[in-house]
Amino acid sequence: MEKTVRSICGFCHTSCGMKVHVHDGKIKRIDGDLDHPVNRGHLCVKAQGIKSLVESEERLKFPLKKTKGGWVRLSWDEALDLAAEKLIEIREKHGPESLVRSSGAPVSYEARDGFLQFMGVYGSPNLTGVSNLCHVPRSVAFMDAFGARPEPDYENAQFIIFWGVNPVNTTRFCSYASYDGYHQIIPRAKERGAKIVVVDPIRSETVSFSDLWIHPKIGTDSALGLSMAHTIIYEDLYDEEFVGQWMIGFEETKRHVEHATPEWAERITSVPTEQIRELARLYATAQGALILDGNGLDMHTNGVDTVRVICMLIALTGNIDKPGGNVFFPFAPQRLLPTVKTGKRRIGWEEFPLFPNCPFPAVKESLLRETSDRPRAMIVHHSNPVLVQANQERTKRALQNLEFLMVLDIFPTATTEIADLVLPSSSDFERVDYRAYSSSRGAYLAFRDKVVEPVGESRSVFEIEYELAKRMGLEKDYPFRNTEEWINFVLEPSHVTLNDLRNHHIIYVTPPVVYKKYQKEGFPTPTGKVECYSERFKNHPCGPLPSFHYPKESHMTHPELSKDYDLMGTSRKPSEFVHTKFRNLPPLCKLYPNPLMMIHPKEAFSRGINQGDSVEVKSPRGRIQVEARITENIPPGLVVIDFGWGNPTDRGASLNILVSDEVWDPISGGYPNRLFLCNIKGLS
Ligand SMILES: Nc1nc2c(c(=O)[nH]1)N[C@H]1C(S)=C(S)[C@@H](COP(=O)(O)OP(=O)(O)OC[C@H]3O[C@@H](n4cnc5c(=O)[nH]c(N)nc54)[C@H](O)[C@@H]3O)O[C@H]1N2
Ligand SMILES: Nc1nc2c(c(=O)[nH]1)N[C@H]1C(S)=C(S)[C@@H](COP(=O)(O)OP(=O)(O)OC[C@H]3O[C@@H](n4cnc5c(=O)[nH]c(N)nc54)[C@H](O)[C@@H]3O)O[C@H]1N2
Ligand code: SF4
Ligand SMILES: [Mo]
Repeated sequence: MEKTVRSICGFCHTSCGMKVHVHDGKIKRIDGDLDHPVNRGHLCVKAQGIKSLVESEERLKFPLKKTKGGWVRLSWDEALDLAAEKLIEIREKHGPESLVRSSGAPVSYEARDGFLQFMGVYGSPNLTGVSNLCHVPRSVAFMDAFGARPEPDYENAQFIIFWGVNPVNTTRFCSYASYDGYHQIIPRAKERGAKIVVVDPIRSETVSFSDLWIHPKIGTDSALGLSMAHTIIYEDLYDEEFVGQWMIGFEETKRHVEHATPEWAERITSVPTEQIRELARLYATAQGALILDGNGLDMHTNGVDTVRVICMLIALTGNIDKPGGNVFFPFAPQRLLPTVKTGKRRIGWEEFPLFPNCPFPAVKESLLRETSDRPRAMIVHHSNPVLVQANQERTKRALQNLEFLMVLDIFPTATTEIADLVLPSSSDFERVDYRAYSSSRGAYLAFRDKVVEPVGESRSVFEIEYELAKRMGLEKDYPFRNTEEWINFVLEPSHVTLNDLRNHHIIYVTPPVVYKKYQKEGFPTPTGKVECYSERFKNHPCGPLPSFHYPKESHMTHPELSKDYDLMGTSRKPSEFVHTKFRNLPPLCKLYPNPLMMIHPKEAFSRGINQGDSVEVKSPRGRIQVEARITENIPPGLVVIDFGWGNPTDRGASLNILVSDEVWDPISGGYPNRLFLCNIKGLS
């Protein structure tokens, strides 16, 4: 039987619309959906992997329990009974806070909401995952200053700064907003005559579309930003009316950046003084100027303060919620889970009071130190913590200190390998889901229809979650029993049901954007104003205004280590994969078979390394083997290594073996996954 299913690709956050042609329950062809506003028919190379993901022989097909003699297949009843028994026992012995949920990048809303209700009804506030590495560190800064997360308003911008972000490669043009046809954002901006600047230590794919490339030394962006603020204030380029009416602490800010001259910043960042002045002047005087911040800022030990400086620049120039600036787009109202609040304090609340959940280092260190209040059980879903967090060996050791580790995944991974119980999930293409998009034309919801039946005995996360809750006698506080009921429940505030979505596919649920909402409502901060000078940070070592600090592991902070580790290393995400996923899918492996290390010719030639050579990279934590790629896109002194290999189903080395987990950002617990000391040796 032939059918065409209109659905959404779940491979990355962009969530492109697609039409999947299915014959006798098998995917035959996938086309981009011309009517979906996000991609207007376009699909990236990764979509080639969808059929292969669904049909892969390597998929997890039934529950597996680890025993001394190896993995044993269980029925679902046996698996859920085992999980229920363990979790009840652990709660009785150690209290409900001893359970931790660890989730990954919320590329689907199942990933976002899975097991949240369970944590609430079990009684644990301990939510951890990749939030210390991705997005949340930047959100903390924006929420503190503006009370909400603004998004780039490309359609009206004359000046665009891509700062620590590589959207041409990652398609991350925003956090939650969407623009008609993401692949047309840059061409359309250029057509309108907008200037595009990229701030990135390496010549990224996005640099080739820019008018100006600013390349500070890695991890020094806050010095660059503070000196831009200095120029804007001391050259009287700031928006006097906005600052006077809406910004808290202008005088303190002015004093705070007095020393931060472009000359000072040049010494730190190596960006020429005149270039800093030019950038500050262009940004402050353009009609509609925006900054898109990216993940390149998160995984540094000074990441939150860097983004607080970016917020300062947005506020000083009044480029907030005005056309062409950073704007609060309407979003679709949705219910937040869990509905049951525990009222308890989360692990790490004392050390990380400004962070909204448990940063992974707090969980990891308590496991390694074996503190009496350490976690005893963990549920991992949509995540691969062993490969994505810093210092792989210590992450593994920490998780092995748990009494019970349950992992839900679709493939065997480096994390399922150390689990006690592995539960097979159905993939995004084997169940329904939805996606909410914000845009200047209003917020809308889109339906992700089921394309094929679940593989093997795999089940959706909500079904597994509810069945487990039921076995533990916790179901009375569950407002949903499966995926369909979850959708109806969380979408109630939008007055849209699953059936509405099924029938219409895309439904607008708010009016178009309104600019300068603050003039009527104020900002959603305690004072109603922009709080660049922050009362909440006053009692924190970081202080009420953001400052520059050198990254904690670098040649700048540890010159004594440069004899043994003469290079600095950073990481990148290849466009063919997402994090640790898809390297076992033949169509994508063919495009990009091995993990690479990019190196400047000067560094390569002085070490006798040639293109394609096998190279050993060694850091104070460990060593890995990668393939050398010689390129002038990388500055001398730095090597760039691909992140994401290391699963049992690929043959590559995991970069995070090399990264330090002894230092982190004091606000977010962000590990320095973007910066480590290393040396290299040619092997061939
Ligand atoms: N193909 C692909 N797409 C993806 C993903 C993927 O893994 N693969 N992951 C998805 C996810 S979860 C995320 S969070 C996004 C991330 O997407 P982006 O926000 O675009 O982040 P990255 O590509 O990780 O890094 C952006 C840039 O930051 C630069 N950078 C590193 N250190 C610094 C620094 O100190 N200063 C400055 N100014 N720049 C620096 C890097 O050189 C890089 O070019 O991508 C999403 N899309
Ligand atoms: N050095 C370095 N480290 C990094 C980064 C970097 O650029 N450099 N990037 C960081 C960033 S931005 C992020 S967001 C994190 C990502 O960290 P994670 O989100 O933990 O990484 P993923 O590889 O996306 O892991 C997702 C897992 O979910 C599984 N999965 C896929 N579909 C489903 C499903 O439908 N159901 C279930 N149950 N499981 C599913 C996949 O098989 C995979 O094992 O890594 C961070 N770590
Ligand atoms: S992986 Fe590619 S096709 Fe799929 S949602 Fe992301 S950008 Fe779209
Ligand atoms: Mo991410």
